[in-house]
This record gives sequence, structure tokens and C-alpha cells, in this order.
Amino acid sequence: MTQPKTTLPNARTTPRFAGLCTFGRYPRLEDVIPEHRPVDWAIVGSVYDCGVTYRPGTRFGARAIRDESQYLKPYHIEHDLMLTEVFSLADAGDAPLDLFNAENNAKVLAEHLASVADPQSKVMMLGGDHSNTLGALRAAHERAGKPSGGLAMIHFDSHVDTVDITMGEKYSHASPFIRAVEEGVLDPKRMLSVGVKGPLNTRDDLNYAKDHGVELVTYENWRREGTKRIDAFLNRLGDDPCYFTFDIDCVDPVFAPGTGTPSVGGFTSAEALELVRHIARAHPAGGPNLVGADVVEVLPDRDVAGNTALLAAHVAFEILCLSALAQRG
Ligand SMILES: [Mn+2]
Repeated sequence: MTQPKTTLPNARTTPRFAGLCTFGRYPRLEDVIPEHRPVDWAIVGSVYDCGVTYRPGTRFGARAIRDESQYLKPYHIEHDLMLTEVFSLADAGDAPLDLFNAENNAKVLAEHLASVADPQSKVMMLGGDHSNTLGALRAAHERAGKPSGGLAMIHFDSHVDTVDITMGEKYSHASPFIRAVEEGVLDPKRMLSVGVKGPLNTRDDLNYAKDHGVELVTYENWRREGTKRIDAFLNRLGDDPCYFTFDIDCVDPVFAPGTGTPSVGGFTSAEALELVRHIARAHPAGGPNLVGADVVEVLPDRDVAGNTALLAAHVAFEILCLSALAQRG
């Protein structure tokens, strides 16, 4: 039997409803044994949510995801993958924040995510609103050695998040990818946005993405054509360092009601998970070269039975599995 790289409490003898509530029951970063250092992925909560344009409350998202993740198991049936055999994983707690300043919050967050755990570790951020992804992208870009031209990105979302200014403010959950492109940490020509759907405020709201070469696969496009364009993107992407961001609002509110800017007519839970798994199958190297990731926009106060947070925990697991598959080759 392969030795694990992450030590989990034995679920057959230590109940999942007992003990400290870390993501997936992974050890706290400070409790990781020397043989399991450096950790491959550190899970970090980002509790900032003052970048929202509509309903607030995702500051409680990371806690809710951790809570629901107690029932997350490490073996992936479809990939035949024991995640804890490939990766050393740890929960590194929550990032510091600047609650009343979105621009400075991105800075504070980026500094933390760039220095948390070990230099070779990668960060999976649990949101928080989508404005946090600007800080996370900066940190991932830095950890990846600041590749010129910026990072590639796989983006699941109902919205493209490329509105330049909202209420006179340049930093919000509507604009993280415009800011990231301006800063050179994100390459829009190697950005894939999946699950986008309307209605939108104006006819021009997709112009930024279209004009900058973003591969836009709307939910309806995927329903009609399947994964053709996603597959072509993954072939183009190859081994380029890539960030993965998953906004839970790409999932239909029937399945994921706990979010602040809900958009009806989206992925079922099963479709979303299947599409993330498909990325491994369609990618020429068995999985993209992920250098950072997040799952954001979980709003527990609208989450009737915790199912949105439960889904978010599973999406984070699926993304970690993609990374493990790429490493396994
Ligand atoms: Mn978003």
C-alpha cells in the first residue's frame, strides 16, 4: 500500500463530526509532520466580501465550506485516484484582510497568499467574493516565477467579471479579471470562461472578453455543442501555468442557492463536477499545470441546507484531483 502524504483522522474510528474543523480534515499547516513538508497545496480561507454588487454575506463562505467538507473523502472513483497519496495537503487558516478597502484588500491578500506555507506550495483559496481572486492571481503568478505574459486561467462563472467600474469603484467582484489583465498577471488570450449566461445589463457587457480574446463558452453554447471549444482550449493550453477559479454561481440556484448574484438556468451539480473531471480527460497531459485555484461566492445565509457549501467543498476536491492527475501523468 502506498504511504499517504497527508495524514487524515481514521474515519472508521474518529467521527467526522468531532475535532477541529479544517478543510477535508486535512492537518492544520502547523501540525504537518516534517516528512510531509513542504505541503503541495495549502487551503486558505479568504473572508473578504465587501466587493459585492448585490447580496452580501460570502465572508462566512470559507467557514461553511470547511464545515461541509468534514464529509469529503479522499478517494476519487472516476479517476481511480487517492488524493492523499499524491499530495501533502494542509489547512492554513484564513488570510488577513482590509475589510473596508477592496483595493488594499487585494494587496494584503496577495502578500499573504504569496508567502503562506512553503515557496513550492500552491494555494487553494476558499472565498469570499470574487474580488479576492485578484489577490490570489497575483500571488499565484509570483509563486509560478512571474511568467511573462501572465497566467492562463480556467474560469467557471455565470458572469465574465470584466466590468471596468461599478459605483465609481475599480476594485470589486465585477472587475477582478480586467485588473489582473492590466497588471500582466493574467493573459486573456489563454483564459477560458465556462458557464456564462444572461441576462446582462447591456449588449456591450461581453465586449471586453470578446475584444481581448477570452474563450467564452456560455452555458447555452455548451448545451448545444458540448465540450468542443473547451477541448480545443485545453490542447492550446498545454503545460502553461494555469489558475483555476470556480464561482459557485455558475451552478443553477436550484442546486446552489447560497450565493449573492444568482443566475438561473445553469449547470446541475452533476454537470459541473463532470465538466471539471472532463478537463483531465481532454487535456493532452492528463491535466492542466495548475499553479493556484479558488472556489468563491458561497453565501451560507441563503444556503438552505448547506448544499451550496457542500458542493463547493467537492468542487475544491475535484480541482485538487486535476492537479494530482497532471502530476501523476
Ligand atoms: Mn464571479
